[in-house]
Amino acid sequence: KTKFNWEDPFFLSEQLTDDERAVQEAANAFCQEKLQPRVLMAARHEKFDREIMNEAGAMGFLGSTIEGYGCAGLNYVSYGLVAREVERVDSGYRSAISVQSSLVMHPINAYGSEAQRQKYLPKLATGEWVGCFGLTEPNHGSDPASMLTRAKPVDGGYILKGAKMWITNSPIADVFVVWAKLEDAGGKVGGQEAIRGFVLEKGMKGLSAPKIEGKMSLRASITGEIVMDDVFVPSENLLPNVSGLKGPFGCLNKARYGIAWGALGAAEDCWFRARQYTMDRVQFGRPLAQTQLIQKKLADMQTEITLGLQACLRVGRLMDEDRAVPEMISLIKRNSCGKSLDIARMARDMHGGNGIHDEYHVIRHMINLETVNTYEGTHDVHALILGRAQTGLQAFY
Ligand code: TGC
Ligand code: FAD
Repeated sequence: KTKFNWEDPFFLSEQLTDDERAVQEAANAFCQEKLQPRVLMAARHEKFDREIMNEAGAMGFLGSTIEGYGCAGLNYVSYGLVAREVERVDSGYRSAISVQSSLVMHPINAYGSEAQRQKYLPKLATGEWVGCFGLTEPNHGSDPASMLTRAKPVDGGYILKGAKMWITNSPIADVFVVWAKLEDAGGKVGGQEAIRGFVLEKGMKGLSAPKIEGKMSLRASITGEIVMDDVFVPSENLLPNVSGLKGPFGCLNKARYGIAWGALGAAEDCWFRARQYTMDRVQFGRPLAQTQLIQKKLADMQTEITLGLQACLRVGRLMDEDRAVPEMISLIKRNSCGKSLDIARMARDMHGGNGIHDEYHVIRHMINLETVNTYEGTHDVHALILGRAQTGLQAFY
């Protein structure tokens, strides 16, 4: 007779192939054994441990969906399962890994020349090199089409000028995938079609990446600016096979999909911790978990996580069949982030005063998820994408 499994109500695990389950189990073991013990101090002291990239590389987690070049060649469901396990520990660790995979290795693989793939992918796959992705600017976040960064053609290459803001991994990056508008010979730029991708390398003259200090969220991840003060970039570092906003957005589709799984991993950690805490904590002569209000909250957490994970699995299967479209990804990115943030806030509340202490972990997830709900398209920007898709009316401007 089938029994209800409160932790996995719809038997998600049975819907995975043996290979996918093996990836998830390996990821879970790695994250719990190697990442979980470090995260408390990393977040408390705002310190990203660079070694994590090498360890993630050794596990095959960097560029994991790419075939060849030292990459694991996993499917998108497996990629999502890894994101869920990493973010169960911390959104900042998932951030570092997903930027490297979806926002740096993917564009080099999908839009780069064979020489660029050969040069960059193997070292990014092992974590010997760290990459970052520069799209957002100080004054242009949700609206990247208005970016000011310019690439001016010169003999043998381009001169890049501009600044990028809020860039995950930039202060420790060896490789910078930067999006800029290409000027024509007369110094003019066209519209979105002028947007091109460039691969910059640490040490190029005029390139710097100062760290952003004082972040209250995602403290275990390192974030910085990218400042380009007339950086000469050789012609062979232009990504030749894409132009226009569809270049960066093609990368964001992959990363947003991973975030949808990942955010729910953080939510699961909050749910399990809130359940255990309220089972153990006695007030008014009974466990908190034996009160109606707490049980309602646990039921709400279980419901949203279970439904959200089924949605991620469905979109993952569609990605593996090459049938996923961006609106599907907006739907799950928005749903997972918004619901996970609500769950983390609820879990924080259920921990009472202890809930504000980092040793109980839930407040760290809660403040991390504020970032996760904001980057890669805010909750409201994804609502506008979905609103446009169902009405045919764009409401951005
Ligand atoms: P719009 O007119 O809608 O589109 C312009 C062109 O881009 C194409 N496009 C897409 N292509 C592929 N996938 C997608 N998801 C696409 N979305 C748009 C579109 O087809 C069109 O191409 P074409 O050839 O027809 O011209 O552009 P818009 O200017 O109206 O854009 C509006 C909007 C809201 C969709 C867009 O700007 C947006 O999504 N804004 C959010 C910005 C964002 O997500 N930034 C992320 C920065 S990276 C980051 O946060 C990394 S954090 C990582 C971490 O640490 O984990
Ligand atoms: P804004 O666009 O100024 O938005 C502010 C508010 O206005 C939001 O609530 C938004 O929903 C709302 N809003 C915007 N437009 C509309 C509209 N038309 N209608 C109604 N409401 C609207 N970027 C990168 O390129 N690379 C990275 O690696 C990266 N990493 C990041 C790491 C961290 C820790 C953070 C915090 C951000 C990171 N980002 C990165 C930037 C991130 O993608 C942006 O912060 C995000 O896209 C939002 O842009 P913004 O901050 O400029 O906010």
